[in-house]
Amino acid sequence: MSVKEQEYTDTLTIPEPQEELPHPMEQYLRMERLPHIWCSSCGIGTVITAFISGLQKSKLDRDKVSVVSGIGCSGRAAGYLRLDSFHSTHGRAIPFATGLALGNPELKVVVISGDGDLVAIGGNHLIHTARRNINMTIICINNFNYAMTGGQAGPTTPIEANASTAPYGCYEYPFNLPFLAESSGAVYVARWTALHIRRLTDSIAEALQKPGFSFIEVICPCTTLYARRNRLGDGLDLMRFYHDNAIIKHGADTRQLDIEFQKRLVVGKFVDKDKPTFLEKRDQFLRDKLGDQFIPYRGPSNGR
Ligand SMILES: Cc1ncc(C[n+]2csc(CCOP(=O)(O)OP(=O)(O)O)c2C)c(N)n1
Ligand code: SF4
Ligand SMILES: [Mg+2]
Repeated sequence: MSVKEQEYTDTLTIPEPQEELPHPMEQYLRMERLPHIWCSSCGIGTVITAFISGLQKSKLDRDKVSVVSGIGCSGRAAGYLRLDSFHSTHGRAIPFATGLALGNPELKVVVISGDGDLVAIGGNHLIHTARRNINMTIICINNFNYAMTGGQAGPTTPIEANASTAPYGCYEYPFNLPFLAESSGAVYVARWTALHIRRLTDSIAEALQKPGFSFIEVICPCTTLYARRNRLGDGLDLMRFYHDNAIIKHGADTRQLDIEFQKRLVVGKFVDKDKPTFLEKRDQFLRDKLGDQFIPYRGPSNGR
């Protein structure tokens, strides 16, 4: 370096390091638990982002929101959220959440979990909680397999798709989740993919504000197991597939929403109706039967 260059360099002022601004979502995350366990290009993190944005949009008091997950890759969701969140046992997220919703009716209880957790081992809880119209929002992360335990076929694996327990392809009929939810009694039903982040966020905000049982299915990439086994490419390829093949059809008949392996899939908001919740129905019913003798239970403070 010449003397002139050195003089010039000496006069350069090195800017003081800027104070790092916290990420706007940090306050909703248990930062001490990061890094998370999910594979790169897994879609579960995207669902968490949509959930936090949807919660902010809903304007609900975060002290009155509780999140429950079961077990699985998706079941890790609750553990990363800085809310009253619970990591329960496999298949039992919904009964755990039911206890919270009935024990404290002021809460909005949300279950974020996987297709296996909610629809296989937990399937019975799902249909009965919908039937009762318990005040609860379910976000079902459907990656078409039991990812955490090695990619086994589950109740949403499409016919022909390969899984560790279906090496020649799956031959069982899968559930059509929006139809299952609606026919069991859900008052709000939607389906999106991990690509539809804004629409998913809006749906989550809507579902959180809706009294009663709401159900949102999110089709989500499991790049490490389902996609690799089925040679579907990487995360970007899956996003491209969703982009090219997801058709938005609000109000579609849920009977028509079966998912076939790597075919077009319908997404949108399918059901949005009003009906008394479990607690409203119970209170009305018992008031009619018992008159003044009926004292409704309204949570720990019992309305005081
Ligand atoms: C009672 C019980 N049965 C089985 C298991 C093993 N198990 C853990 S996670 C899981 C499947 C998870 O699949 P899913 O809910 O779809 O979540 P993903 O990992 O795909 O996100 C199973 C079978 C368990 N932990 N507990
Ligand atoms: S195994 Fe699949 S679902 Fe689990 S974190 Fe990895 S990509 Fe996501
Ligand atoms: Mg799964």
